[in-house]
Amino acid sequence: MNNSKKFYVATPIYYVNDIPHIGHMYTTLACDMLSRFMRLDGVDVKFITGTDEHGQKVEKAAMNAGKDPQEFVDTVSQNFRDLASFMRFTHTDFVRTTEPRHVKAAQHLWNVLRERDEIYLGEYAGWYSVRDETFHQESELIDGKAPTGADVEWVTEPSYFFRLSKWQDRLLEFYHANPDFIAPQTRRNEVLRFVEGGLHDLSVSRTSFKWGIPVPNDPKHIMYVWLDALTFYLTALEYPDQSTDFTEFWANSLLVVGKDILRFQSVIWPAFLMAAGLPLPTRVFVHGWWTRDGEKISKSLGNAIDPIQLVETYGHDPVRYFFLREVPFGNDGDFSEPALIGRLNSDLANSYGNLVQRVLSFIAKACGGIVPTPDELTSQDQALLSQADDILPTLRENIEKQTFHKVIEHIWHIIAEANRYVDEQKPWALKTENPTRMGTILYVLSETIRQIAILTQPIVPEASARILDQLAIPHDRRTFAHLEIALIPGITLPLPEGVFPRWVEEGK
Ligand code: ME8
Repeated sequence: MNNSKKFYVATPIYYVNDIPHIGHMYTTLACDMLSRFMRLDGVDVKFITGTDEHGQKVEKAAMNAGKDPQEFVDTVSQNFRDLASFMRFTHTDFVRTTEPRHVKAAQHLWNVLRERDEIYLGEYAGWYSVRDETFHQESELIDGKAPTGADVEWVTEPSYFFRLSKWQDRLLEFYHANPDFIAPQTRRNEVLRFVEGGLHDLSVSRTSFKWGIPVPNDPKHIMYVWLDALTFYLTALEYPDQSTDFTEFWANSLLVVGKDILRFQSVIWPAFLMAAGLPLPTRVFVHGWWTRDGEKISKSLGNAIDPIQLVETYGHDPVRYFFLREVPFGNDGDFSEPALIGRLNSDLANSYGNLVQRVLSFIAKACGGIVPTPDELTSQDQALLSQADDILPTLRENIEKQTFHKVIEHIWHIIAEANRYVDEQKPWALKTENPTRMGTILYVLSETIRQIAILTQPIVPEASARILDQLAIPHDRRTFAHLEIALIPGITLPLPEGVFPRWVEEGK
């Protein structure tokens, strides 16, 4: 994936029926980490997020709030935008489905599908879940409810249909020809089983409410909210224009979604694209669900966790680190504050923070804050230096597979090795007896810390920047291309200060 210098990554666009919670933050955080990594690696990244603002569910939420839908979506969408900037995410675009550029893209896609006879007019009679914005077959219902537990209602109305059934074989061929299209494997298998089970034509318009994009030439109908929403992936590429940006970014694209919406991005969206004669994205990565005390997080259950509060309590970097490290990307995870505090204290304060603190404060004390000049390197020195020198290809491989937790594990392994090296080499014992050897050890350590801090920028950007500041690394020497340009001996470092304070419970 990395051969090209352009990369496109998108989160789902979030419904504006609710306030954002950690689940929404999580997907965007993962994409942010990936984007930062790729940019440091010299890749031009488009990172897209946004809000899904049409449909019956949002219309109902607006009604419940006693607001006009447009006024309502303006406010809630702004909450999502504010969250993304509060989190300091590095998205390059925020798409709202109520924007004219999106309406234009969605209507254009509709027209193309209609011209190619992929959409036909019929009558829908069946079950619909407003909460999931999903049509259900009678056979899918469990105790009269949607498989997610959402209420369903009987809907009979004239409707346009998309010929989804027609694409079953071509989808299967595509999945077989592109084994990495859906990841992880378990999700791919789920999709294969689902598509092999047969696809039904999909109702793609509604007439019983108004809050949506009008169907071109038949404005009694509004477009099904998922056809509308999925098009945002192209809106961000200025579709219907198909410039080089469109071709080059889309040819190297990753859609990151939660497991709740797997079928939409990996079955329905590819079918729409095939039917419209458009290329498919490169990959769909499906991550798991965060729960709290084993329960799905939702406003109605009253267990939603506000990411802003979390960051205000623990800081940006600890929150990023916890979510990226705690759970293998793709698996479910149960959120708990003690687990977050545990990670903060062990991995950040005791491990990374301690390494930096002990080395830099020792240089300040024993060398007057001047980076010492190394003498001949021992095999242990070389072993530590080569760990950091050799790690980038492994990290890249894991980024390409979206195994973000492994990226962190590999870097933290070097941190642990560096701490072990300090304990073994005991530079403090050499101050009078062998200051030259002490200088070499401190040089090896500060050079290792420099490389680690460059590599941890996508994970804990603020602390990494502060560490690089303390090593007097200029801002334009912090990309992966600078990993090889070693620290210059003889430079004077600013006074060190701790970057990862331990979290101490009040009263302890
Ligand atoms: O489905 N754990 O929007 P949505 C992990 N508008 N991730 C979670 C989560 C949790 N508990 N809760 C939410 C929609 N997410 C549609 C998408 S895209 C064309 C249209 C994240 O507001 C996760 O990424 O319900 C999930 O897929 C998404 O939010 C659902 O957001």
